[in-house]
Amino acid sequence: MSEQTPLVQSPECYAPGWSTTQTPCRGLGADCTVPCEASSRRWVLGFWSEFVRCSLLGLLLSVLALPAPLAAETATAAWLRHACLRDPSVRQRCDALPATTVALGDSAVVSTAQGELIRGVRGMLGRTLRAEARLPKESAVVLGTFDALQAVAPASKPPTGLAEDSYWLKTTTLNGFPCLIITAPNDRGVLYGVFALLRRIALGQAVSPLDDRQVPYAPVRWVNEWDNLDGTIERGYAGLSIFFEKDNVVDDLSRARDYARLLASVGLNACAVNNVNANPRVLRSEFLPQLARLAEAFRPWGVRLAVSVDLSSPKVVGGLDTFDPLDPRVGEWWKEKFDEVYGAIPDFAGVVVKADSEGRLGPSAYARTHADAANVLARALQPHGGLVFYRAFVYDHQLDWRNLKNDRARAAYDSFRPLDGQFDANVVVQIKNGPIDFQVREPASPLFGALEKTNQAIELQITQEYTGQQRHLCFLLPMWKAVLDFDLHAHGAGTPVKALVAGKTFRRPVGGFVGVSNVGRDRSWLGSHLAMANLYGFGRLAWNPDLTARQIVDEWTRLTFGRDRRVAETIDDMQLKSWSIYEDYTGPLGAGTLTDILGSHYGPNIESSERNGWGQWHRADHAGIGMDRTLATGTGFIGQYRPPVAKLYESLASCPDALLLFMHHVPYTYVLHSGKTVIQHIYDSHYQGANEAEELVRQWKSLEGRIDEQRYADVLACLEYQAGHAQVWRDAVCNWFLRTSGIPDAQGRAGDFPSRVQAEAMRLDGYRIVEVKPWEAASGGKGVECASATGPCTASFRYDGKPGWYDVSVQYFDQNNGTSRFKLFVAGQLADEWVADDTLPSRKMDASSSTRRKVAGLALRPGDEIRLEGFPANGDGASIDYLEVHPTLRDALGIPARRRNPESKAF
Ligand code: GCV
Repeated sequence: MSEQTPLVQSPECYAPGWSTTQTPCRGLGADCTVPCEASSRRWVLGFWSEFVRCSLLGLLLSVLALPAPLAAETATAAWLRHACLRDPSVRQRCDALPATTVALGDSAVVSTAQGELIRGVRGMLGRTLRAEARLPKESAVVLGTFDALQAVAPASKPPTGLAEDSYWLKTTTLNGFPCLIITAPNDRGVLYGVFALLRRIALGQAVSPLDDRQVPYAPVRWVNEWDNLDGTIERGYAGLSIFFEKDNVVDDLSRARDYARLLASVGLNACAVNNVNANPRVLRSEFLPQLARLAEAFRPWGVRLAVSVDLSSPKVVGGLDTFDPLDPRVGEWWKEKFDEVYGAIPDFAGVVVKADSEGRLGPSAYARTHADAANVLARALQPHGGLVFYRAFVYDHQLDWRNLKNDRARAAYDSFRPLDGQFDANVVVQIKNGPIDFQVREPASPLFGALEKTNQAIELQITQEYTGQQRHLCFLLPMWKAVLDFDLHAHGAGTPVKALVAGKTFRRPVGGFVGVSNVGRDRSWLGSHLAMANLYGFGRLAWNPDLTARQIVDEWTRLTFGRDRRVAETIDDMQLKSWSIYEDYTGPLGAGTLTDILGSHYGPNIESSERNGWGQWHRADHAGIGMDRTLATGTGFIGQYRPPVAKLYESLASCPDALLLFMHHVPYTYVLHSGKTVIQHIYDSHYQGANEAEELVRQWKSLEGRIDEQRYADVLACLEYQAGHAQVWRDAVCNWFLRTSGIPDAQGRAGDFPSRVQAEAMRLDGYRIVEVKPWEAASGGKGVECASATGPCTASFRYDGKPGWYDVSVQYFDQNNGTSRFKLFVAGQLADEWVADDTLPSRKMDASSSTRRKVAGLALRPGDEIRLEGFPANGDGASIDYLEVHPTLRDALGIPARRRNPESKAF
């Protein structure tokens, strides 16, 4: 992705009323064009105009029942826009809010809470609350911990026994005046209570009377960022790091502060800032003051800093000749190191460890166990209250693929189950949701149900590595919910994954939820407005996994896009079905995301999973597909589940279709519960998914005029790109299975493209024909690229259809090594020209760089020449795959959108 975004912007740049020029899906970049120094005066003006607009103009328009102007939006505010509420009934409900707010005690977090309350109420209601430090002789919103409240109001009766971070919103009488108290056992809880109140106001819910106690489901609600110290981010799709640059912590930590604010607003309480593929330098003494600055930036929002560490640090950083966890010198080194860390960062949260995985060093170097490795860290952290998150993502990536009994899915259980009970009390085993690696569909990891005497946390991936890299809409909550609600029968029936990870089932002292977020400098944080629902949703789910995906997305949509019902319903619907749509055109029936696993993890590359040691095998050949993981004939993976679950998956009769190919190897002619054969399901689901991706564009377009122009255009660009790329996926997968199985599509679609003119079949001047690899990445396995470095090159043909209005789609390869240009001519007239400057994740002509330009509404006559001119640049050969001509406004879908129940538990 593009990395050019400069670090600027104090929070002032994000005040309501600022427009953006962000371009998601097209090389994300900076969008706050106002330099910080220049911005504060304009921010003040911006605030007053927003105030006036909210309080006076808004009311006037509401009274006259006229639509309010759509303010330009900043993506950076995300769900914390605090947009003006105009609905008189909603405003009336807020009349009960006192005009004064008191922050009790001297906690920085409570003081942040007060600032947030003032900021939020001002944005939404146009009123500026008076800030007090003592109980006034009037009504007030009173903020403080239980202790602080009791000190000034001994008669107040805060509830007892509430867990850390819980909060209580209560309307009551203090000193004879009606007050709203926001109180909690700790200061972070007070801040969470304020964000909850602001959410209530934004969603138009009652603020009085209130008696709302909220307790987080689990104590661990962390995010991990895979940021490298040089500023790049592993599997980050939104630009460079907001934390690091050139091996140092960035000077300007305003984005880090804003990020902590977002995290706190959904109850997330710690952030591990560097890649789990950790650079040992993070623990060097000279680096600690830099980490301390980051911790300081997070602290006002109650977000504690953590880091990923490399197990070899005692050797690499400490100069010892070993990192053997059982060597006393190593134990001593870790102890001294963490004493030093806590000296610089007293509220340091702990460490994340990736060991013996994907080439990382680990305890196996000394024939020690993972428990040995985790405990040496744990003992050094324990006196300070720190935690060790030891990742269960441990597997051999050099497995012999010829041995049909080998199975990467077994690895986490095989490595950690025997160690149950050997980990110290402050170790948490961090387990990915599924046994492979964040594929579009996996069963719940059996390890969750196998650890009874060990703390655990679930690791969910917010950054969409295998699920479209934020260029494809893929709302992950339905997938996460399916895993969290899945009953592993670990302690009899009724032990869902969520209860296990929270430590409820086996009464573990600590546990919970970790989300791999990987936000970047892009103003929208994740490089896509709609993808932010995943970050929001992760936080809300970690707080309360009993919320439904629909409840969460509806909150998010209304906070992000406002209270227009049509907008909310449309976006909710798009989000809720998006995972299922993505799954349909990518990986079928649990076979895995059929992507390029050796490269970008993005476009289709069906065979890249096979015949290598990485173990993401689907074992598709001419006769059938799927991993046989049964106990009877396969790898035995299914035996890692408790008997009721193993029984479900072992039998073909009861194994759900959605996971069939994860558990079984079957012939293409095998008939699913749906009544379709596997091969026909592959064809149908890929056409269905691609059609529904086109439908998303239409749904979004129905919102034009109801959303501010900038975000409307940004999202439209993403969805149009996605629709084109879904077609690339559809064709690659269908063509590959058609050729491999030799079984035709009963509906005759696969391999038949009547509206398509292949580039290699056109009249070429300057272009040469090339074989594309893998062959399924290009229509017909071939494309054309300019033979010379500068071009121009032309590819042309004569249109021989009926006269009329047509849309012409140009399928070309936008390689990221250069910026080529194209011109499209119809009958000698220039119809369109564009620059291929996207930053798709490939330097080659392949399915990751394949993209589409749709030129709508062209008048074509028989005999017209359609000519494409390409201008290559810097190795990007202005390459073309094909052109398609479709009548304008023709409903090209053919298949009606099927009804989905996105929250069904398919496992
Ligand atoms: C940080 C997958 C990703 C890697 C990632 C790894 C992990 O393999 O592709 O980029 O490494 O998971 O979770 O450790």
